[in-house]
Amino acid sequence: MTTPAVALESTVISHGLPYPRNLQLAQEMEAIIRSQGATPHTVGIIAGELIAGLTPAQIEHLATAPNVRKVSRRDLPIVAARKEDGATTVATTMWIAAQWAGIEVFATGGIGGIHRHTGAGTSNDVSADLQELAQTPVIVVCAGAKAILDLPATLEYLETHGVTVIGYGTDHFPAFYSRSSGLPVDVRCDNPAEVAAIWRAKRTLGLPGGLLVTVPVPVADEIPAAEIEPFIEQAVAEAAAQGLRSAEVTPFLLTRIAELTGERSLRANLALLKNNARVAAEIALALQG
Ligand code: PSU
Ligand code: MN
Repeated sequence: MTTPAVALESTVISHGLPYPRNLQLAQEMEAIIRSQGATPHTVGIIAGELIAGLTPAQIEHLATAPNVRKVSRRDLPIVAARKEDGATTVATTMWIAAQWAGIEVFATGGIGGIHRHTGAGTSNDVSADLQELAQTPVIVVCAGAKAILDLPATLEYLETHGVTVIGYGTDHFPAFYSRSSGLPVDVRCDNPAEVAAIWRAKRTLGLPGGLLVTVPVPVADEIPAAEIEPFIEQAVAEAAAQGLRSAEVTPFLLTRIAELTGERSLRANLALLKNNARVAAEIALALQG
């Protein structure tokens, strides 16, 4: 029997949080997973090598080095061939965890999704995270997706591609800073054993792809939807006005919303990441039982 393992991503470290909070958070998530009796494997790319289980020095490097590339699936062959460093998104963390390390559980903050329309027609910006969930067998534990995205369209996409969405202790899809988007999940689970049972059934049935476990941000750190929405609308409008595209969009929106809301959004972000690390470790342990 293998030790229960939990994968962690590195885009949140390099592009999602400011230094030094990013480095502290990466260390805290690892410590939380260890304290539950599981092994953390922070995923990233160093000199072209795909690594599931970065050393503390490698994590510090990705937290501090300027211009670390945000690596989605399309970027993998580029950084591998050119021996570059890279931070992995949800999509590439899933792929490396499953293909290279045999890890079945992954804790993150929010997944990417379908971006809101910007007024100039459709943006056609669909995160590679969604397609990865459709094809790669990993349980992704997150706080839903930020309301910077079109959440109904994101859930429709997951449904079309056969990705089961679990609400962990909730009937509604969480909206990252806010505990509920008001949109229903496919099923509610109230403990790790219930999640493990659905995962085993999926594997037994021979169904490909992952499972999305959505955990609401802890109550004390929630930002109500009505309070965060004006800031989201401002950030989305600024991204459109600047003509941002592709991989630039999500980091811009995350940084801008953090600026507009000050420490509050950062506190919520850190709290939900740590909470998700704990839940993911519990699920990894339940898979052993
Ligand atoms: N959402 C967040 N925080 C993040 C991300 C998303 O609330 O740090 C990161 C994750 O690594 C996710 C990526 O996989 O952004 C999605 O980027 P894109 O939308 O370009 O696919
Ligand atoms: Mn995108």
